[in-house]
Amino acid sequence: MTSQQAMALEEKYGAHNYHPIPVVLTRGEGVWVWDVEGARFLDMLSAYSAHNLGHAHPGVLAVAHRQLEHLTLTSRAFHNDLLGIFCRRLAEFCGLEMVLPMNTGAEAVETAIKTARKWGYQVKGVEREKAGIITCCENFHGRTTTIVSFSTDPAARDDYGPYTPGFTIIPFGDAAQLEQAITPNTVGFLVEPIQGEAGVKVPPDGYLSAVREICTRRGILLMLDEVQTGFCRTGKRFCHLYEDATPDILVLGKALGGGVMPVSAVVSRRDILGVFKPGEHGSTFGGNPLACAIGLAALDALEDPALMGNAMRQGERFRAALRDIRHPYVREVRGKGLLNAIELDPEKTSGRAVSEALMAKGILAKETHKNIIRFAPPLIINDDEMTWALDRISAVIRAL
Ligand code: IF1
Repeated sequence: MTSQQAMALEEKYGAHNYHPIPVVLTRGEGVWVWDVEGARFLDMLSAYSAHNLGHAHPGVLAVAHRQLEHLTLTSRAFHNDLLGIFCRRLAEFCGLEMVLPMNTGAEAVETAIKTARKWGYQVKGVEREKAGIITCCENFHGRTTTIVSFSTDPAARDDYGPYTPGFTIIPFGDAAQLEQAITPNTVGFLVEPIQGEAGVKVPPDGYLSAVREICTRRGILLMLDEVQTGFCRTGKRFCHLYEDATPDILVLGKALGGGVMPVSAVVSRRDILGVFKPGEHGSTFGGNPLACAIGLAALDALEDPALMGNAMRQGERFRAALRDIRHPYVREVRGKGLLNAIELDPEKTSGRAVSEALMAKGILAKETHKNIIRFAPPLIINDDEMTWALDRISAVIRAL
């Protein structure tokens, strides 16, 4: 099948809820992917940070193959021999106590919302139906009807009402706004440590520790969505480790599935996740033995300190090299570790044009919000591969 044929089929039979870069991929290994015509590209999106370990990670694949032959799915009607091991491992990896496994990031966010509300009614003593959750402008937490209810992005939200009540939206990056928004009915604050979809918006230094202190003092739960920033993406195991900001509820997904399958989780303390009793929440696939085996293998690989160090070092190199170009169309280069973005002047050029020019040079990246391009390669990217990428990205920017 040619790329043209594959795209035509998708166009005719698939809903048009995406506008992909026109490349049809068929194989991946490490930082590289190949299209159906055999052209090679460097993957600088990593499935939006799901591929922190690179494509076809040998350790993860070996475990996945073995587990496929063994046992894949039991539902939670029965125990399986990997769930407890996985939950202990993930809790320890996060420095927390208890895990509730789900599949997608959105499901984990929904689980965090349910946890905070239940905790609000049962532990904090909020009056029934009154629990409030504070979120931020330009957030991205997923696409369920409840989550889009507190989105400020018209594309993600419009025409999906009636919307779920119970959310207050404040500006991102300003801790004083949180202090003011809290009421006696507030149960939690849900925030991304760096806003991904908003265009890799990094909050001011001290923001996370300030909101941590406010949540503690005012008796509400700090819920950090590290679905995208987690698992070494920003150069530390979790982005909250840059500051003194241990969350009450940590929401994880993407890279936890080793780039193989959706594995997500809410990780928290016993006094919080302990609110659930049998039958009150769940999922057919959450915590299945294949997901647990793959999650464990992914954690083994993600634990390697060299991976974090590489993300930190390559990220610094990446930002320094792109800032050095000083092209008038580039407004800002920003990010942490290997979660980075270039913001272009929307009057002068479009993100789409630049991502297509990058594709022509063998680099796959994707624009967000018309004028921002996100760069998030697998964390295993080496010096030569980064040099290769920087040469091409610089050439595309200089040619603007
Ligand atoms: C799409 C964005 C990234 C997330 C955070 C939860 C979820 C996501 C912080 C939900 C998902 C994805 C969804 C994907 C594109 C991608 C994305 F551009 F939309 F915003 F990464 F930046 N919390 N982000 O970033 O996780 O349910 O998808 O597993 O096309 O919707 P999910």
